[in-house]
Amino acid sequence: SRVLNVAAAQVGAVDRDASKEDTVRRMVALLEDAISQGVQLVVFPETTFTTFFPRFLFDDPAELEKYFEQGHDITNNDGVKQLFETARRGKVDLYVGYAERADDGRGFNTCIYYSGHAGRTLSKYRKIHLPGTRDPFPDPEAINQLEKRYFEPGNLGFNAFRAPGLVPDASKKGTNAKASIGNGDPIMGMMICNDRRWPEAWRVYGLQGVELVLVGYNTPYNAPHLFGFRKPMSVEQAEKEAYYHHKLVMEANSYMNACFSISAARAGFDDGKYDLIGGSAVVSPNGYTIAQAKGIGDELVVAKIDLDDCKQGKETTFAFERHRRTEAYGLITWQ
Ligand code: CDT
Repeated sequence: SRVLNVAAAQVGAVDRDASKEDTVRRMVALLEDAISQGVQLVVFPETTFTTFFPRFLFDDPAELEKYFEQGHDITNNDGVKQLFETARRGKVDLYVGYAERADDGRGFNTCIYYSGHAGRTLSKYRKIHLPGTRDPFPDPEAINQLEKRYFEPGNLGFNAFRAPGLVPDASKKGTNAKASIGNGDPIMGMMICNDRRWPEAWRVYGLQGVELVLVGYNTPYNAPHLFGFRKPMSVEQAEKEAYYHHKLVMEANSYMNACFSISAARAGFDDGKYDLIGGSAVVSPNGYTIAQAKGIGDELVVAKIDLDDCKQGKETTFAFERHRRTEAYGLITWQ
């Protein structure tokens, strides 16, 4: 067996003018709680260090820049480095999302996998599916999601990677994620929020033998402009539907790729009014939610998982090399 203690670290409301230091303090408290419970891997949300700023249009570029982390490696940046120091001290791994201002000036919606054992970043992912619009809706009451304005689509692909040091008796079978599926160090994949709704993203990881998919998200529900006025809906219905679709995609895609998944929400009411769902969860390769957040505040959702439970699906129903019929799938790779 290859047992791991994992957690989603849900982070509740973060207001527009919240200081990064305060938010990071909350994150460090969650991480320390995780360390005290023997958790080995903690997943934080998308753009965790600040409020979900793509809902706003900024006239002042300097104000916008406050929401970005500068540079290729952010783990020593003032205001956030405490998180990575805590991870090193507690020898715990973490996934964390942030807005990246790359050295060449481009903006990306990014996450990294930082190994507290190795004391370094093992992998970086830049969000590929950017939802919302480039320009704000004309209706001043509309909730915007200006990700297409502030970010470029991710350019790092969906690269699975192995995370060493988590499974003590893992037989070392090299670092190639595709090699020796079901043995050795865990095979991980990362996505960010809207990516989780795209089966192509999951399948590209599935084809690399992924055993654990990590996802941070910010998902509003009372945003009729974003969802296209598809039908008149009460806020209560919209909220229910947002939770339903989140659970649906996490459970279905985990099942169809025979992998565990951990999803972590930036939740709650930012500035007392901008709603974001909770629902942070751990899902099994058989498609069951095995641990789930109870509320919409800061909360650690802990689960013990055995990565060998991925084998059943990978060797039977979803043994891709035996059952996939790629000759019939051409259309999904055409424009
Ligand atoms: N952050 C993010 O990607 N949120 C989107 C909201 C939907 S936009 C139509 C999501 O897919 O949850």
